[in-house]
Amino acid sequence: KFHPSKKAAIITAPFSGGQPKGGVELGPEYILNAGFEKQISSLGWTTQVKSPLEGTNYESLKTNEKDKYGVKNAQIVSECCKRIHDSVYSSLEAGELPITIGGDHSIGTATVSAALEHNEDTCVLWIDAHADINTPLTTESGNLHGCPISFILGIDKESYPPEFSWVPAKLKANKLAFIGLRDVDDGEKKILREHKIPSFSMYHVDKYGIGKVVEMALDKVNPERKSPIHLSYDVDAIDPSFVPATGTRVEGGLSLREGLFIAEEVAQTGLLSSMDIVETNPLLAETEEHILDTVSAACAIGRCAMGQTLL
Ligand code: B3U
Ligand code: MN
Ligand code: MN
Repeated sequence: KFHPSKKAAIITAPFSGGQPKGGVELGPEYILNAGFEKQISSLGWTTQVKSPLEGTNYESLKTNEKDKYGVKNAQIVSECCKRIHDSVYSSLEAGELPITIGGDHSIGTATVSAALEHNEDTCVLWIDAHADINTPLTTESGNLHGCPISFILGIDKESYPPEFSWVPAKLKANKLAFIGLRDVDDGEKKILREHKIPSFSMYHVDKYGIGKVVEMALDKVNPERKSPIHLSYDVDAIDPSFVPATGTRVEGGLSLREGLFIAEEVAQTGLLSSMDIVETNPLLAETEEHILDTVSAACAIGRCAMGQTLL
């Protein structure tokens, strides 16, 4: 429905400052070297790669110190997000479907805010083992990849470092749903309850099956199936047996097929308007096979969302 001209932009976000581990900034390079652009163009899309962080050196400025707001690396996360935001926004305005390849999930602040600025009716499916909805007040780690959703919703606004004042908090809690949750902090659970955010954990996936869960999530955030969809896909939603090379492995995740089914089902709606594939960290692999499995899964998520079918 939304992309008759089938123009895609692959936006690289080689950034690790939203969390302490090194290596996630290599995600885009590995995914592109695996042939991702060709895989998407083979599905009938025209593609181009955009690298808004080219020429920057945020990685070298990364620290492990919390600021007085209780978070780490606010300055570089904010600057990097601003660049990615502008790139995603201009792609959307040009009629392209931006696929942002991370990098850690702090860049969700950028991609989702750009999607909502482009079309305020956009709904968000956040596929993740984690809820990434800590605020500077609730985060224990101080890692900003655990906070992007609170910034986009504008929760606990007074607590944000001034670096984030540019972020337009345009998302409404009823336009956001989670799938795959299994490692959620107590403070986050409170926020999910207070804001009544539809949250489908692995319990729900086991109880209802992935088909029903995706349908229920879409019924909540997009009941008439006419809003654009932003799909923010953290590869750690999928079980570490399939996706081992990621920063925060949590056992008991989605099977690879369940993970790909979510992307296939979003493609089926014809409403996908932007997406992220984040948290691939090749340096956390223990074997070559770990890298291959993880990078292959990340590419497959993108292909399925962009319309690859099994038959
Ligand atoms: N909720 C924890 C852990 C976490 C969030 N996202 C990941 N890990 N990948 C935090 O640090 O906010
Ligand atoms: Mn995440
Ligand atoms: Mn995660």
